Amino acid sequence: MSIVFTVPDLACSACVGTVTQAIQAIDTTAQIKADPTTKQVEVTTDASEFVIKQAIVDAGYTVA
Ligand SMILES: [Cu+2]
Repeated sequence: MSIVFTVPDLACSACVGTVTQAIQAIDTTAQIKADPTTKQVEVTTDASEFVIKQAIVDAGYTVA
């Protein structure tokens, strides 16, 4: 399942790294494409949208 989140405060490659690690802590097999230019985080995962969103929020980011 592929889910796209909009994360307005995804500002740079460090943010991408933080968000990527937070999601992979939940699902080690998740594939993440995060783009600070478009603010979009595309996650391919078997975990639920709710759980992934929570991981992003817990890492200190806002999900629009
Ligand atoms: Cu950053």
